[in-house]
Amino acid sequence: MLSFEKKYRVRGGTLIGGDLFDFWVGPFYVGFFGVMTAFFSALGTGLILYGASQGPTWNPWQISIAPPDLKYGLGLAPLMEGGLWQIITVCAIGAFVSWALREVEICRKLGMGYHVPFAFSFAILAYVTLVVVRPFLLGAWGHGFPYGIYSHLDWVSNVGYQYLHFHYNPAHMIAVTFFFTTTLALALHGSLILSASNPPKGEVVKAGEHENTFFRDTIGYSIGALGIHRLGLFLALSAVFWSAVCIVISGPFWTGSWTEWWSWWLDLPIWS
Ligand code: UQ2
Repeated sequence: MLSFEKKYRVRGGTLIGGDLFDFWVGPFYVGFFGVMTAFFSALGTGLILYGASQGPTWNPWQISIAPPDLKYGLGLAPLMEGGLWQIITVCAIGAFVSWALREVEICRKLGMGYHVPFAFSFAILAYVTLVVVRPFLLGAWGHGFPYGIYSHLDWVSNVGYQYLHFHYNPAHMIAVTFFFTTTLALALHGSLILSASNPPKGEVVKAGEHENTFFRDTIGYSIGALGIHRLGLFLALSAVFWSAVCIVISGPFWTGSWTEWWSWWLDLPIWS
C-alpha cells in the first residue's frame, strides 16, 4: 500500500493555482484548499477560545458562543454581542467548504468519482441550513444555534418545544426513519462482511457468493456487494437531507404546533 501511495502521488488535478500549492506535508495532501482549511480552522478555533476567555467559565461543557440578539436582525452585531458568533460561522463554512474542495482535488488526482465530497456536502448543507438559510428566512441571525456543548442541546430542546411536539413534523418523521434504516443497513452489512471474512482459526475465508447466499436463503433477496453501498449512501444522505428539510420548514413555512399540521387530514372534503 505504501508503494501504491507513492505511485499515485501525482501532480495536477488542482482546481486553482496550478502547481503553486500542489504539495504534501508528510502523508497529507495540502493544496490551496488545505491552506484555506488550516487558515479558517485556526482563526475560528482561536476566536472560540477568545470568546471563552471573555465568558464566565472554562468548563468545556458550559462554554458557549451565542448568536446575536434578534434585535440585530440580519445586520452585523458588536463583537461581544454575537459578532464573534458571526465571524466564527464564516470561518466554519470556509473551513468546511475548503475541506470539501480539497477532497475534490484528491479525487481528480486519483481519477476517482466525487462521491465522498458529494456526501460531505450534505453535512455542510445541513449546517448551513441551520445557521444561514433558516435564520435568513426568519429575518435574524439570532435564530442560529449557539456554539457550545450544552447550549446547543438546550437550543434544540427549546426550538422543538416551540412547535409543541416536533415528532409530529412529517419531514422529521422521514428523517428519523432514514437514520434508523441507516443503522439497520450498516448493522446488516458490517455483520455480514465480518461473518464471511473472519472465520475461526484454520477455516477458509468466505466472500461474495457466501454473502449473497446468506441473504437469498434468509429473505429470498440479496442486493449485492455494490448495491448495499449504494443503498447505504442513499439512506445516509436522505437522513441528512430530510433533517435539513424538517428544520427549515419549522418557522419559515409552519409556525403553529406540528400536531395541528395534521388537521389537513380531518379537513379533507371526503369526510363531510
Ligand atoms: C446483501 C449484500 C451485501 C450486504 C447486505 C446484503 C451480497 C456484502 C447487508 C443484504 C441487504 C439487503 C437485502 C437490503 C436490505 C434493505 C434495507 C432497506 C436495510 O445482499 O450483497 O454485500 O452487505
